[in-house]
Amino acid sequence: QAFFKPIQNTASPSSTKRHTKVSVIGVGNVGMAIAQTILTQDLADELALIDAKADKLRGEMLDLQHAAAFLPRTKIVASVDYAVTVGSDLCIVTAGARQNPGESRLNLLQRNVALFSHIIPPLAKYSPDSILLIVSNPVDVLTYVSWKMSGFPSNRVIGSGTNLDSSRFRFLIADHLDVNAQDVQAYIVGEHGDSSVALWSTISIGGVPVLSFLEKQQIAYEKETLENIHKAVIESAYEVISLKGYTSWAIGYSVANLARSLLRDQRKIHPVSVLAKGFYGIDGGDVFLSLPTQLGRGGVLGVTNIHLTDEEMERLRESAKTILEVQSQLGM
Ligand code: 6V0
Repeated sequence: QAFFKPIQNTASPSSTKRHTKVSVIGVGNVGMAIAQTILTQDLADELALIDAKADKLRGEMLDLQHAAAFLPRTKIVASVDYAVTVGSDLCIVTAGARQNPGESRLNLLQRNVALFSHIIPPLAKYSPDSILLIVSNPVDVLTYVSWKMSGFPSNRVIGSGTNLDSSRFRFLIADHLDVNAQDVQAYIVGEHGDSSVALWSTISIGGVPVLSFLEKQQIAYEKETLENIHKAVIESAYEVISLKGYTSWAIGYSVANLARSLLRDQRKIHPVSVLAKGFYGIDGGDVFLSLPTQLGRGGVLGVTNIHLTDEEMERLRESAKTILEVQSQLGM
């Protein structure tokens, strides 16, 4: 009960507009960067935080709450109990075990799958109509695992996938050509990892399709230059981690951008990890990998039909195979 009533009510509290609730699971570097970007961009009325470490969780909640005087109003709650996530529209999962020295990627994956078995079922129970957005790595396989564990339809289970790789790609192209990265359209698809595929044929800047422009003007370019830009994208995550220990700001903005498209029904195209079976000749099993996907309030609204070159198509199928091989070792 408040000790003082500064406002004489004229409407009941229940007459307020529809409530948008976002839950972030894992308040490490990535979870907190996402949480704070969502707050500054006014994307949620309520933000619920979950982590296994109670003290760290409460500290992060208080620290964000203390910024209330400078932010759009958002109710911030936190608990180790998943009941706090009840009624979420969007659940963003960033919790993850870290790779131990000398540990194989498969072993790390198995530990993360065990961890997800304590995360996904309660999220699905408390928010059965929510959209799950998976960020933890290896993101493509863990998105598949979340789809299986939640029992949700595939249009409501999405992995952040190559959304970040594509923004790194756009930055590098923009930097190289001295233009604004927002004017650069360019997609990286496939696995969020070493087998990702750069779609050179999709690059356009302010409506100018770059490769066909060069070809029409008979301007010679080195294929190696293109490959080097893609290589730099793959290496940039390792570089940031080796320099500062983790990545946070870019993944924070990229996931908040996805949250905006989903919650505000923006119907924008994003390269994100979705159930890819049946698209671009991908068969052989249920595999999640990134394809340019239209996102809106219903989750995955559709997958774009980009014309891929034979080489791009082949690389995409190889990428699917790489993920399926890892997935098959899980026996799920
Ligand atoms: P971090 O800083 O170690 O945070 C992980 C958090 O998870 C910690 O606060 C843990 O306490 C918490 N946690 C562990 N187990 C549980 C559990 N059972 N329930 C709830 N919380 C738990 O890691 P960081 O934030 O740097 O990275 C998180 C994950 O994001 C990792 O898997 C990264 O590899 C992944 N990233 C994915 C990216 C992408 O593009 N998809 C990009 C960057 C990082």
